[in-house]
Amino acid sequence: MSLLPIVTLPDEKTLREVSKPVAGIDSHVKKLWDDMLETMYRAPGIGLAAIQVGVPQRLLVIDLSKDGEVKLPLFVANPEITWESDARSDYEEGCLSIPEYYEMVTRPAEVKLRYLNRQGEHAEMHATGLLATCLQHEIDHLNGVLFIDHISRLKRERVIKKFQKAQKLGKL
Ligand code: GNR
Ligand code: NI
Repeated sequence: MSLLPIVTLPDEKTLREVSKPVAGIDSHVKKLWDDMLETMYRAPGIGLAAIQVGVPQRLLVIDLSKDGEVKLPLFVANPEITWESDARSDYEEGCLSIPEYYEMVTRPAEVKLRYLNRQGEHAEMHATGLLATCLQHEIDHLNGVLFIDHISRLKRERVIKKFQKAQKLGKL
């Protein structure tokens, strides 16, 4: 497995891309998932979308297990949300592509999705709690959407400018 560099702001050219569905699950997809998982564990993070390592394919990995617990990776391709609850939930989100920035985001508390699993089979899932939040955050990435798009324009523009300035000063 290999660690991959994570794309961060201000690189919106990459992070705003809309990723393409994969045709199926082959050895290349599995290798990318494995590399993404290693990269996510190392960061550390609880989720990662392929576009965050510069690959515009509709692939993501999630692992919500805590330090020292048995790892339980979830591999998802071509996810489609088929239902979302009217009930909302607030969670303080962060993103490996927006280091050291955290804000409360409101999203549907529960979602159902259809996706391709690691075996290349169609699967369905009903997610609640942090899993529902994280899945929506990752699926947003596949559509070029960042969690800062769910907060106020003032805060969003402020954080984007901060990363643009840091890059100009050679601090990224
Ligand atoms: O590691 C991550 N933590 C997190 C916390 C709250 C809501 C979403 C996330 S996902 C994030 C990793 C990441 O950037 N995935 O795209
Ligand atoms: Ni993210």
